[in-house]
Amino acid sequence: MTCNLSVYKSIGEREDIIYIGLSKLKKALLVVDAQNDFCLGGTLGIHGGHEIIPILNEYIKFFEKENLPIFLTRDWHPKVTKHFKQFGGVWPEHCVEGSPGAQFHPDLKFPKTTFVMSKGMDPEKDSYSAFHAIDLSGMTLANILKFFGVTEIYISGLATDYCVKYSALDALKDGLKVFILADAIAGVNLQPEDSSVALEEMVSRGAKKQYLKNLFG
Ligand code: VGL
Ligand code: ZN
Repeated sequence: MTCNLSVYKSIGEREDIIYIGLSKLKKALLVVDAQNDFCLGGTLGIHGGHEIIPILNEYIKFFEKENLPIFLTRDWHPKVTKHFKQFGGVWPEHCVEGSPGAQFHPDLKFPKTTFVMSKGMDPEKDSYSAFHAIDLSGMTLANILKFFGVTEIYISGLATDYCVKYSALDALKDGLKVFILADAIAGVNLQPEDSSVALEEMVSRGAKKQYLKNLFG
C-alpha cells in the first residue's frame, strides 16, 4: 500500500512507527474494551475482568519494547442506543461516551503512541467487533492494519464471548493470523459456558491460543 499524506495525518503522532520499515510491522496487539464498566464495580462488571489488567500491562510492555503497534478499543455508546435494555437491547447502560465507566481501567498502562479506537457509537447497532472501530479521524482498524502491513493480530481484553470473539472472527475473515491471548481475556458469561464455547469457536475457525510465557515462541 502506498503511504499517502492523509493516512499519515490520521495516524497522528505515530512518526516513530512510520519511520520503522513497514515490513517489520507484521504483528500488532489488540486490547479490547479494558474499561471501568466491564471491571469490578462497573455497570457490566465481568467476573475476573480487573484481574487481567496486570497481564495486559505485560503484553503492552512487550509489544512496546518490540516497537510493534498497539491498539486499544473502547466501547463508546451514546446514552440512547438499542444496545441498552432500556431501549430494546440486552445490556444495562455501560460505557456511555465520556462517562467515568467508559474510561480505561486506571491501572492499565499504555504508551502515548497507542492507537485508541472507538466503537458502538451507532444507536441502531451493537457493534461488538473491533473491526467496527474508528480512530479520531475516522480511519478503521482494518485500514490502519493494512497500512502497516500487519498480518498477525494478538487479541486480548473484554469480553471473550462478545467483543473479543467478534473481533477475532472478523480478523480471520480479513485473512489475518489470529492469536488469542488466553491468559488476558475474560467473559460476561450470561450462560456459564459462553466464554469456553466462544473460545472453541474462535479456535475452530483458525485462531490459536497464546500465553505470555511463550509469546512469539
Ligand atoms: C461488550 C457487551 C456489551 C464487549 C460490549 O466489550 O464485549 N459486551 N457491549
Ligand atoms: Zn457495549
